[in-house]
Amino acid sequence: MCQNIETDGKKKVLSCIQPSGMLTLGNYLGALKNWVGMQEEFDCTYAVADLHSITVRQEPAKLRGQIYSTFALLLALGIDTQKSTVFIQSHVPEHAQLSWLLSCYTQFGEMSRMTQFKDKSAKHADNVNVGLFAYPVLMAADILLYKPDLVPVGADQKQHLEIARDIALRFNRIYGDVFTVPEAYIPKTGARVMSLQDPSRKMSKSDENINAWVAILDSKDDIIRKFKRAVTDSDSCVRMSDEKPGISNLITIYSAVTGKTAAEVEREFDGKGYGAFKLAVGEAVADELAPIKRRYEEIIADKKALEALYREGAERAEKVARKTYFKAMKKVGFVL
Ligand code: ATP
Ligand code: LTN
Repeated sequence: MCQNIETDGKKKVLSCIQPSGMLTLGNYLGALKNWVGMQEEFDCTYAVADLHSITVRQEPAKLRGQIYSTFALLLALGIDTQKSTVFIQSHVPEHAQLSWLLSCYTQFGEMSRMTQFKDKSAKHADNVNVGLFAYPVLMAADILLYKPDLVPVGADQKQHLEIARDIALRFNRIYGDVFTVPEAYIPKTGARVMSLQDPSRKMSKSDENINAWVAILDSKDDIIRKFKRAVTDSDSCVRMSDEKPGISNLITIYSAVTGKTAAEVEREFDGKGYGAFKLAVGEAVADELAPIKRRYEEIIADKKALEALYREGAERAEKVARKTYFKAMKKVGFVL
């Protein structure tokens, strides 16, 4: 049986994350840390978007492991199943079902303009599948099923959210008030974390150079080593500047984990050189991530308890999803 979550009067939030590899410090500071913080103020629904991840070829055993570990990591980060609904996307069949319905209200031309589709089809030229093309429609279904007011997303997902809004408006114009048209929520503290090896690119878990990114589950030694090796400039002044993208990135990271402003960080390391600064950033990040890693190890070790939680989450999510899905089907004219 599902427990009821206290939702009275709270605005609704929905977001998902793909289980497409090790989650990074970028995912944490740019997205997941905010998910945790939003639970008090909002009625939150969070999902592991496993259906999205097969738009690129996945190895079955590895994918299965990543789905488990992403779900466990959300809990370890502090997503609380007593406060929020947390589930695995493929466990709620209405996502795929609504996606088909919505795809008939989405134009080929709109999808062709998506920059992520253009980028990913260039990167995986041997597998430009229809799923990759239709990915934003599935994302629209994820969102519209739960009628959220707000969808926290990084800048890279704004275009997809716009499409979800367009589809909702179009459907509502034909059939009346079926979907809520959500707003993007760009969190105040949504740091954009850049690669430690090439600070002109964003830190990405699909980067082949493992020194370019820090995983949330990296060991303290690995974290410190990666920060020591971070690419900076030949100057030695810790200062935020467009000409110093490597150091600016480290300042952003240090600020995000310590809560200090960039000016305070500059003052703290005035005259101390890059070596001391890089070590301090590495230690601050490792200290922030250590308790998460500890909780993760406990959670992932108990598969039974984990299963109970994702089953309960899916049950709770489906109650909401089913209502919206059937309403849309009925409006279109299906026999229910
Ligand atoms: P990939 O690199 O494999 O395409 P990704 O690491 O960009 O994936 P996503 O699953 O696309 O991760 O992103 C999940 C969330 O994390 C999104 O909201 C995205 O904006 C955010 N995010 C990802 N990388 C960063 C980053 N380097 N800095 C800030 N936010 C990030
Ligand atoms: N496409 C997103 C993940 C995602 C999502 C969603 C985000 C899938 N469905 C619904 C917000 C709402 C990504 O790759 N970051």
